Amino acid sequence: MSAYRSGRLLRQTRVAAATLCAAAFVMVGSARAGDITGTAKLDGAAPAAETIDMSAVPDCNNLHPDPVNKEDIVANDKGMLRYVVVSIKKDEAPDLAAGEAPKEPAVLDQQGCMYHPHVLALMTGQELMIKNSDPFLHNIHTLSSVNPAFNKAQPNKTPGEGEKVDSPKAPEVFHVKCDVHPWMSAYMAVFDHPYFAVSDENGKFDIKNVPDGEYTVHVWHEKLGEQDQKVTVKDGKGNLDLTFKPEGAMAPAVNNVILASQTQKTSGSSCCEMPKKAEKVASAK
Ligand SMILES: [Cu+2]
Repeated sequence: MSAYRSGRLLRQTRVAAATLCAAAFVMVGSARAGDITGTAKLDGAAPAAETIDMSAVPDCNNLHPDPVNKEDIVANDKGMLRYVVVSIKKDEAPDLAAGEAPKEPAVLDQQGCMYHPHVLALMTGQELMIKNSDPFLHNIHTLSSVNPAFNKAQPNKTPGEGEKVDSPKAPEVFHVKCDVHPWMSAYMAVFDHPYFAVSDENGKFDIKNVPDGEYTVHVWHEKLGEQDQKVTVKDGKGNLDLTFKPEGAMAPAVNNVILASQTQKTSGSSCCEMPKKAEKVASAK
């Protein structure tokens, strides 16, 4: 064989090998990028939603021609349940990649004297923005116990995406409230991995980028409690349909839950930031 021909063969072999490698990478890549999808549903009729009385604060009341309901249990007419937090128990899945925090910030908005979203899930290291879309004062008071709590006033409408605050550094679910408007209530669910999701208005959730395997997932709902479930991801697909007993709503709200997956702690829980205006508001009450 001539030197030219053997060289050409070698090049062809390399190209073929590279093509095979690329194909194998795509196959492995697609097999690894699985999802755990599912639904959260009430087993029975949803309890009657409680209406919020904003009449004592005309600024808020005037923004709502129609009644506003509490969001502690939100289900559609099919009983599909919103604001259920589903997460993989990563401490029981040591082979799962650490994952990266989402590039886009987590945003908690105050609009119409309500928090949006009612349940905000985010990852440690993810930017956290607090936004006030109302033309008057709110304050964001986090009742965290693992992460440093903060109590921050936003006197007026904030431009753009709002104001960046210190992101929680450890996994925890905690309550958020406004000291000016006592009905304002939200929860933040913080994870040290990206394998979590919150059910949407149709009760659907989707945990992305989960490799094939068997997992334990933790399920949290503000009023309907917590549960662990097993789910298998095979060929990139895992499904989990969750059912909640409406009478679970009789149980007290679960506040300041420290997730079982918690592996680290930050020091202290003393309040870090108390703007003067918020202090006045708090002491006036
Ligand atoms: Cu407020």
